[in-house]
Amino acid sequence: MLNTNVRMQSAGNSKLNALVEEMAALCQPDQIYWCDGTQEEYDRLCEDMVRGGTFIKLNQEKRPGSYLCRSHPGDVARVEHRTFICSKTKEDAGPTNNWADPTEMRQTLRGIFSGCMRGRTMYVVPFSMGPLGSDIAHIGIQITDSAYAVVNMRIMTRMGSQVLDILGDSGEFVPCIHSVGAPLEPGQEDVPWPCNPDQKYIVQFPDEREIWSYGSGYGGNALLGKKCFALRIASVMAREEGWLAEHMLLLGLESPQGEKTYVGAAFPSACGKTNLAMIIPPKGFEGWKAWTVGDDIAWIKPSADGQFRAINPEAGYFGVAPGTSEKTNPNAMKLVESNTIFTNVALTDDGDVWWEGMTDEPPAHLTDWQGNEWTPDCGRVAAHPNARFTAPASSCPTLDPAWDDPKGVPVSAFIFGGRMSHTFPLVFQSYDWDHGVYLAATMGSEATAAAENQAAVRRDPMAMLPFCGYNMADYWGHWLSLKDKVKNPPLIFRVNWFRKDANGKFIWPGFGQNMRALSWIIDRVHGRADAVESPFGFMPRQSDLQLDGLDMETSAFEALMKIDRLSALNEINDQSSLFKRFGSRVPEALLGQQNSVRERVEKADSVWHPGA
Ligand code: O2Y
Ligand code: MN
Repeated sequence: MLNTNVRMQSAGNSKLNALVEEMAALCQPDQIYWCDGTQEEYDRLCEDMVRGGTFIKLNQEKRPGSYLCRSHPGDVARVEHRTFICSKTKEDAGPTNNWADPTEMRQTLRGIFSGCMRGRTMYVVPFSMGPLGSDIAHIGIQITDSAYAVVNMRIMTRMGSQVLDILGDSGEFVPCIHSVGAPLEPGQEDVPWPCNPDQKYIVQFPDEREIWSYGSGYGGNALLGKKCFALRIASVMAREEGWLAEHMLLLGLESPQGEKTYVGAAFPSACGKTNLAMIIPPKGFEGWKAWTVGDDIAWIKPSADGQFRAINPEAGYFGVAPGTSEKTNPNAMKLVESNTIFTNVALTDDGDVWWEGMTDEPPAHLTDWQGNEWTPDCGRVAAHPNARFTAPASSCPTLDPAWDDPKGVPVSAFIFGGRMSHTFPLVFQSYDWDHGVYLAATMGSEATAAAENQAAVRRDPMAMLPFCGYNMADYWGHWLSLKDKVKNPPLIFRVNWFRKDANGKFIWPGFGQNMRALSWIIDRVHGRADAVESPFGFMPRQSDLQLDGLDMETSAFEALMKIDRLSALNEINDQSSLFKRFGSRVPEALLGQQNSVRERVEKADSVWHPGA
């Protein structure tokens, strides 16, 4: 007989009750626990994990309410090669997704989930992606045997009983089934980080809007509201319902006069989205305020008044710790001062945390992310490069007052950028919506460790390559169709903070100085900034950007903004190989845009720059 704490208000939703019963029968947990989302429950689960060796309670004077967790060394990141889109046909998933036949996959999953929660608790986690009750939000139910996933979900989503109230008797939800895949035999002692080292499956069923994840307890593999629901499944829902689910940060920029402009910005993973989402306007921008709505994902719907309104479906940040410092992101350092779960960072001797890049000088002694002694000369990193902090949005010092507004915030511009050491200028604007979709669709980013000048460009359309739940060419078509859904579609921009000079040094100082490109973007939105026509799009001259105090020589500005004909033609040819992968599914409009840019580049000077 199962030991349960079944709550009365859940009994109303028959689909949910049937799911819980079905999963209990399949996974055979020792008990079922319905999460209420209270602080008391969170504290209790964290303390249970401290007793079980999963969590280490940090020095409460230094990091109140915070814990350190060390994962299994083989379970440290999203597993893209084990991530599947099980649409009816392979073509519907497209050439950039791993497709598996849905019937066969269901059979496989039934096999491995059978008895997978023996000896464990099955937690039922009701959560809302987005403000409770918002028309833009959607509900999920995660069923999991990981207490680590539960407490992280409480930070990352609006989680608990109030979601069941909104769900009511017949409300819709996305089932998110998760198991670490490590059942316990009677009497078998648990390990601090249970997972399955041999079998991992991260499976999306787009037609049924369902997620099944097995074998991993880490990040995007286990917190199913994030990449699996809010991007892969939501992108499919968005296509069917006429909206956008994007890998975008949401930022509000307020002028000294109180004019607030919201932008959505998409960058591939590990390109500094959290830093940009928490930007501090630099010297020269006195009186400006930057407000954080979200750092990773945006859901954007056309509203009744004819504009795109966006929410951050998440309620916390799952940020990369290494590289985060007082220099790169002082707001994130404040964010993680308390009530934070740190995963795979190093532990200091006085019970605090440390990671590479946090300080110029490392501490003389640490315990590394695997629990081993660490000294600066030991030849190993102290924190795993993908070490994370999970922190609530409410701790963010720049949290936008409207971040929880059920109506969302109005979006005036979309910004797309990758890491490109050559070819692409600091900032430019598309000529129109279709051209903007082309710029976003052909976006690329360099693998960071690649040799100078030989960096391999990974095409990452809209920064959605690992996250689009259907054929990417159809997704481009969906983007193209959206311009007719609103009165004034947002302007579309490309940025590149990563261009290097002939000596391999970054030309643009980055971080807070990115505000200078953002301010030109805002002025373009409000029709206040000039630009010249370039082969790539509208571009600022030196005098169109606010560069006071940067001491940038005209020659450096030219190097930052120039378009080199040969390099541009190589780029366009490389983009063609992306389009070829999708065959006849590529929208004609994008092929037309590509011809136009090729013609503009061919006609331009061999080295073009916007001038002073
Ligand atoms: O490795 C993981 O599981 C996390 S991946 C991630 C986390 C937060 C925000 N973005 C990402 C990403 O890969 O884009
Ligand atoms: Mn991301």
